[in-house]
Amino acid sequence: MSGHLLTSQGGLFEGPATQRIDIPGADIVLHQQAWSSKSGDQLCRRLIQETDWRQDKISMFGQTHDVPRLNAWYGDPDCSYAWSGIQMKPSTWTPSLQRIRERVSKLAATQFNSVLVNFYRDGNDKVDWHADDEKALGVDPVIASVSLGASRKFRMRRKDRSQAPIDIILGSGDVLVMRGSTQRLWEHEVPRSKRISQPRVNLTFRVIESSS
Ligand SMILES: O=C(O)CCC(=O)C(=O)O
Repeated sequence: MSGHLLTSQGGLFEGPATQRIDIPGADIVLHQQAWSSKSGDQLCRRLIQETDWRQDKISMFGQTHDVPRLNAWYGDPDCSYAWSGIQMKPSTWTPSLQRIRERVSKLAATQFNSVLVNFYRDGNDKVDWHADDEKALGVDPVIASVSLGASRKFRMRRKDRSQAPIDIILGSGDVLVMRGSTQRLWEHEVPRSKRISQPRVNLTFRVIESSS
């Protein structure tokens, strides 16, 4: 399924293949169907098989919980990464990830050196509100996010809450490129959605400037 931009008012705009998401203080382009949905679904299945998944844990209020999704971190040898106290050393690029990286680097005109791979096993898996603004990514990073498999809602809100949140439905094969002040002024989540039973793999390509 291809992506649609949904506003918080419930309006629906079906855009062209490449669509600028016009929200204040953000620079976002949605490339719908950069892969056909059939290829996106095939890639999703392949990455589920091939990826070296890890179940990370986070500590909150003195308790330890499983992160509600599986993760993997791939990159050039010097690209270690840390978030929420979780340290990740890069696995070596697989041929599949290397091919995706080449295509996405061209699309975003940015040479990515790493990727965080998220596996949402079904609609119970999610990612909570955050911005990709870790120090290691430098100021105003470029992030290219590839969605494969089940369509999921990607919700964005201003950190200062000056705008109503917006929802973007990301379909299989869609690529969302965020740059400029997007991570500084906005945050995003993929909320839980109980009616989704199909898996989704998401890849967020990044440029690590200084390893943590
Ligand atoms: O799954 C997504 O679309 C978003 C993933 C995400 O926010 C992240 O990896 O930081």
